[in-house]
Amino acid sequence: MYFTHAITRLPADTVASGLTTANAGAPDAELTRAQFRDYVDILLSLGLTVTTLPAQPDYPDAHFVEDTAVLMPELAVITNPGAPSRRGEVESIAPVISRFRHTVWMGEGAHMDGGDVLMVDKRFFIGLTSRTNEAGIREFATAVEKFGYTVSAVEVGAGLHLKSIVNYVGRNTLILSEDSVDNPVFKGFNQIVLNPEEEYAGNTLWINDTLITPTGYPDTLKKLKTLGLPIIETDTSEIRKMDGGLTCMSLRF
Ligand code: CIR
Repeated sequence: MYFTHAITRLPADTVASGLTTANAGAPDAELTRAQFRDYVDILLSLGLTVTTLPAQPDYPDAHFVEDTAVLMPELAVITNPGAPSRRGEVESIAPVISRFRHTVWMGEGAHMDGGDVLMVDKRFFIGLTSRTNEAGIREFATAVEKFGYTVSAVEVGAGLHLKSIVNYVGRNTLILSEDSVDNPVFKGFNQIVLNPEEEYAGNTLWINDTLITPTGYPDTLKKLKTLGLPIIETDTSEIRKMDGGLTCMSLRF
């Protein structure tokens, strides 16, 4: 898949009021924005056109735009985020997405965060988590199966989202946590297994055959280098404090 566009949102001054389980202290809003700007610069350097939306101080997690929608060439599914404090985020981003794609909305009771949705060609792997429920996966499958996509649900034991622990890094390869290795749903892929101390770096982003990975995870970097793809490291210290990673901060299409 070749990406030409991304949608992002500037982090608000209120970032520290968002949801987190990280126990890593409050993020600095200025430094969060600096790390966000570095991220946008990387997307631009990879040839993407980036639409950056204004900060939304009333929604301190709103710069984690990935959770609000899932885009594919044929349509965009606007999610109904699992956390009540994040549900309102979709109202302001959906009109922007609809400039690019036909949109389908999830109904009441069906919940999904885009962070749970891993797309590999025509296959979707979707985490069943505290944010994404079976009704959400069912509704999503109904919307996309008619376009030839397959949908597999994946039980996620630890971590916030599926993509907190499993990501596609090109070359028919997944990077994944030790716990996910034996999951039969991932059979057929080459696997890079994360050192448990570096699980956060599993949230590595593959864009146009370049890998973007967080700074400070040497074992993961060494393993990623075996793929022979260009790798860009970037600091996400403040993003991590709010349980966020590299995939969360954009919608790519
Ligand atoms: C949340 O708990 O919803 C945010 N603080 C972090 C969301 C991260 N999103 C993602 O991994 N896709």
